Amino acid sequence: MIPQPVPDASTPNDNPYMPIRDIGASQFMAANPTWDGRGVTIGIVDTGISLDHPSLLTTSTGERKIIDWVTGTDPFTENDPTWLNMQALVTASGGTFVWDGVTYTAPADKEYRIALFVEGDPRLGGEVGSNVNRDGDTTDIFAVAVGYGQQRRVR
Ligand SMILES: [Ca+2]
Ligand SMILES: [Ca+2]
Repeated sequence: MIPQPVPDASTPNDNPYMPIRDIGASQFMAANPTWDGRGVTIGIVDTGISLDHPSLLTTSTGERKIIDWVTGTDPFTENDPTWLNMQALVTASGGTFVWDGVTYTAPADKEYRIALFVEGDPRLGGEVGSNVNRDGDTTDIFAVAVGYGQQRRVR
């Protein structure tokens, strides 16, 4: 067996790993280098898209690749425990706030919406299962806080 280099960003389109040469796609792309979808907006129906995946960040012309998304589930009728009721409002002062008897550290002194996410909720399943932090148990409860200001952040 002859060791082969692992494909990476520098791997040419015409390569032994993908059959695009065999179907003429590699030659077509070489003949039409700007026909890569630039200027075209596409709607995709998907679930669980990884918004921070490197291949989904930037187009070939340096623009933001994902420009919008819509969640198709209804938090009131879908019985989905990943939807949290964020009505509770707390205000951090001195870098902390207290909510439901627990003291939390906040990144900034401002208002936060907060709720608890319970990984052991029996309605969870799929790839998440009921061990969200993959520490071997299903007993963890996570405080989810969203602060409003110049940027939104979930901690
Ligand atoms: Ca766990
Ligand atoms: Ca745990």
